[in-house]
Amino acid sequence: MPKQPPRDSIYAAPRDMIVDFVFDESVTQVFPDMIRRSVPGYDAVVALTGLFAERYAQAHSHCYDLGCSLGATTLAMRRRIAVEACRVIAVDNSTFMTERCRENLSAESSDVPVDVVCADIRDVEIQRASLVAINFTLQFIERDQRLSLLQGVANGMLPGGVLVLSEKVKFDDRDAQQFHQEMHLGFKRANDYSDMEISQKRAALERVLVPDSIDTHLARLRSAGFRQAHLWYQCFNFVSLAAFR
Ligand code: GEK
Repeated sequence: MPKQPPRDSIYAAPRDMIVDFVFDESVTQVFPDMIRRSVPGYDAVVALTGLFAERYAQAHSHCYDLGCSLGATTLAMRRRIAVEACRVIAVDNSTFMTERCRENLSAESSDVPVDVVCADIRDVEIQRASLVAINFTLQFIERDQRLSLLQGVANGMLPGGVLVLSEKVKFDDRDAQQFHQEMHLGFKRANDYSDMEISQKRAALERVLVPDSIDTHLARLRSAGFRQAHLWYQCFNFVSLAAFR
């Protein structure tokens, strides 16, 4: 029987004070369980990013996984890269995450080389990129820095390059916002998070995870230099966009 990943109970006990959420050692330990129980569509988006790698990874180019956490997206890409001399560069600024990411990657053999880099994704120069995945990470970057980050990605892309951008989103329409928020709450309850866990985590994330609307994302991607962008996946208030250079 495969080993069960440790269960997330970080916000299960009542706390006197809620501090801002950080990607520390305790989060790293329970991360696979936490993200699957909190992000509807996570497994599908990660697995399908592999399909983007199969279709868009170019020979003699780089594929980036920005905000790689434990390497789920990197692994999905690496398994499906079918061209020669293509290197994956996985970046995260949490040392706990990058250490575990390296372990996870070395547990599986592959001919595709991967560099795991512990750095802020705003400081990484994107070069010769055919595919860039930013799965559920731009939402943690200050709003006023998102455009310049995406400009850097667009500038470092080869012609024909693609960005997969997956995010939690908000909706300007009140009814839509309420519907998606309620369904997301139902998703977390169905995955056995208690109302206390949900509300304590929401408070911890409030100033850390700041969602934009789909229209804001699409407009920003165009300003950043992408020629077109499409919504290719949505599960309630979690979406993935593909932006083409
Ligand atoms: C997956 N993509 O499993 N620079 C580098 N990393 C950062 C930064 C930053 N400025 N800010 C946050 N992170 C992954 C899931 S998780 C999503 C991504 C979530 C990192 C942070 O350390 C964490 O590992 C990741 O972004 C976000 O496919 O937890 O909801």
